[in-house]
Amino acid sequence: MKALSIACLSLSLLYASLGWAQTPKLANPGFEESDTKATGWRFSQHAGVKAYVIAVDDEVKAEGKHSFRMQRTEKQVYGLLQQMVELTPGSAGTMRLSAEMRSEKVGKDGWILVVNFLTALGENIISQVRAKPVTGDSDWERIELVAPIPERTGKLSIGVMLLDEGTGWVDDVQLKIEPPTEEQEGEKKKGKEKPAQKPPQAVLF
Ligand SMILES: [Ca+2]
Repeated sequence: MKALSIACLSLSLLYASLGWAQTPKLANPGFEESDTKATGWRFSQHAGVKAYVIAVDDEVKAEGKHSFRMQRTEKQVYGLLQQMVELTPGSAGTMRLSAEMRSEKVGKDGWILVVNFLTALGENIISQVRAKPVTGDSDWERIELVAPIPERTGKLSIGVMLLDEGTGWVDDVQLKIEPPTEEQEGEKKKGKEKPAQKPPQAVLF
């Protein structure tokens, strides 16, 4: 039993050092688990008038049998579908989130892939990154959001937001945590982590 535990521990350390163990598994990433509910995901919207129709869509999809659809029916600030993802403690490196996204008649503020970096305790937001908005009538396209993981991050809230009129679809969400690059390791050793760099397609605010 002890030998087995040591073997498991060695394996986890090996995986951790290679960065493999740091990529958590997403719940229901392709919306295939249910015909009617986006299990594993949570929908919320800005306070006030209920302005969104959400559904698991079995007619329009990029992968498998279903996608997820969000339609704004009245003026409102945002609708958000998200799930919380716990990272391996001490995770560092780069977060790479991507999803197939599609839109119909979406206004300029768009249908957007978004990630909040949160502390493990209290779930305070450290920072937020957004991909470029999908707008107008757009066929399925894989949208990618890449950002360095800020120090103290314990959880990610990953999601899609509709910030304007229209209808957005999302499917086949994929998350990858890449181990720190030599440059990121070097900066950490110096004890002065560089401020989060803005990838070209992401906006920090
Ligand atoms: Ca699917």
